[in-house]
Amino acid sequence: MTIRRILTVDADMATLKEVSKPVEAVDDDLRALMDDMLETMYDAPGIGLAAIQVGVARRVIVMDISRGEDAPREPRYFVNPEILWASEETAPYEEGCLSVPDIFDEVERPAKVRLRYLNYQGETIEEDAEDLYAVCIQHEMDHLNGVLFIDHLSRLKRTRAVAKVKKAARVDA
Ligand code: K1U
Ligand code: ZN
Repeated sequence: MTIRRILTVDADMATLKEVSKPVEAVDDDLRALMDDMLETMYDAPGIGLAAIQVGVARRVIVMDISRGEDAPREPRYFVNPEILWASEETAPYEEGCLSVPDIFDEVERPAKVRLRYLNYQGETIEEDAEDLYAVCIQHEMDHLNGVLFIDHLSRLKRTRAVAKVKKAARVDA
């Protein structure tokens, strides 16, 4: 397994804005990508990762929202995910993003969603998501469409966020 570089908005905005293409088959090559993505996410650390964040424009997401360092790992894999239904009720959550490091802000999204996706074995799953699961899957599915959580903020906040990430990248270089 390989830990891959996570693309960030200071240097890789054009790639992060790409719309990812559907996966045609859940095969060993795709599972190798998902294994790399999961290790990359745990290493970051984060609770979710979309393939475009490692430069692969395919509709693939990994996630682990189990809490605490000592909690057993509960990895989830989503291939070609779709939202079948979203609640009218919304909920706010202070979101972050590994591609927008050290920026956190509140985003309002549907509180519950019903999903359909293919899992690691290529089986079709339909299930409901709420709480952090609903927040994270919507955030990650936005990535598949080239949308970042800062795109849900005001233009002023978005501009400031990107400028802050660029400034930090210059200092770190
Ligand atoms: O970049 C990403 O898409 C991953 C992102 C997912 C996410 C976080 C919060 C709300 C919605 C989606 C992250 O994982 S940011 C890092 C983070 O939240 C975290 C890191 C370590 C421990 C716990 C949380
Ligand atoms: Zn993100």
